[in-house]
Amino acid sequence: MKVAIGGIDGYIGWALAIHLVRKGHTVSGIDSLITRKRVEEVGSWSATPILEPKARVMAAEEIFGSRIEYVEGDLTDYDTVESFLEATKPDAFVHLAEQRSAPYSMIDVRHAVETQVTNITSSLNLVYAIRARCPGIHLVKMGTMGEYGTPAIDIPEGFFEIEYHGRRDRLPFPRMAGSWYHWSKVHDSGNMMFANKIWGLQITDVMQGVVYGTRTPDITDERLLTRFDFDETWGTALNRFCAQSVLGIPMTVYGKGGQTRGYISLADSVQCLRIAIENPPKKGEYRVLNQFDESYSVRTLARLVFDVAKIKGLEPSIANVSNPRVEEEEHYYNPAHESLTKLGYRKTRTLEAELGTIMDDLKRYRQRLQAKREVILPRTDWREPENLLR
Ligand code: USQ
Repeated sequence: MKVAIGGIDGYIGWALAIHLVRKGHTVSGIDSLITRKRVEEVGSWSATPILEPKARVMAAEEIFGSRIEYVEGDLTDYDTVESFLEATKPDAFVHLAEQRSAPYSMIDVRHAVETQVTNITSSLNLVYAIRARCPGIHLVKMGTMGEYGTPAIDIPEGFFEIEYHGRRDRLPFPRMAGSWYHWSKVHDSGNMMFANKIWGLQITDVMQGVVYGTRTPDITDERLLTRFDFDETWGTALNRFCAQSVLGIPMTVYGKGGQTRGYISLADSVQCLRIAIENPPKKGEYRVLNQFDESYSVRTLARLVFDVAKIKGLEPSIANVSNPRVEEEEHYYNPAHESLTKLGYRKTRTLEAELGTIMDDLKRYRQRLQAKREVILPRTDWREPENLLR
């Protein structure tokens, strides 16, 4: 199939591109390189040394013998989206080109507005351009499990049957997000549902959990490495705990540590996305997939990282730091996630094995972690935008 990736330079985007190429798909991608700039803005960089896009694409071609078409461009510009679709004529478009950090969106009003405006604009541009140029293609839109929040009832995959005042209906499950970033994804989901309703576009809205890992089996050469963020703004919980353990600084479990989320490895995330692409929804269907493997509290994750770090000869420790976020710290969490399994998804790596790989990789890049040590501790406070720590 011909697959286009918006956000091909990102953590998941690049890993997905080489995975699809290895599986025989034709891949093209577009990226504005804004994540590289935004990570620099907070004084950080990727722990893994990553090549510039053109050099990456050349390395992939040399290693796999297939060319990935790469275009530098911004999906918030409508004409760019239309001409990219016109030039590439994909069967599926995977939209990963959104601002993906909750803390970044909480820095101040400028970052909140930037997150919501750019995220919502890129998705709206896409559905309009798809309708205009290629209405039959499959749009795979990256959303987040965080759209649902942490209600005290089970979470379905997108929709649920509800009885109210004696009448029944199948309705979108309520969204109760926890950051301006997560709310941008909720607004996107509403827009995707509406684009499907009015124009019959074929859309998969992926509710993905927290992704972890430094590599996938497709990263067979250091030149193919994808980025790995570990600072307080761009790093996610499990990746940060591994980086902290390699540096010998305490793992930052926020608050009581009972915050529970669904987690999935990078290797399995790209596997799931490939399965979603290869098994599109029916014509005219809007489909929601919850994409994660298992749920863990951050407290449990820190203990798991602690055990693996010990085996790896590190000296890990765990700290309960004051929670910079506004969120439930002890709660019920039971989301459904059967649809991808029904489509053929199988988990390929245990969490323990993956943690070992992350630590081995990060030990090799310890100097790069060390150089940015000062941006690891939390400083973006949900209650105090533009706080004094910044
Ligand atoms: N947390 C800690 N210590 C840390 C960092 C985070 O205890 O050092 C806690 C947070 O308070 C939160 C949980 O870990 O309760 C997850 O935080 P995170 O930073 O790993 O993930 P989050 O901000 O939710 O966002 C990440 C990605 C985002 C994706 C989302 C999936 O950055 O793009 O949408 O995971 S989900 O969490 O399921 O919404």
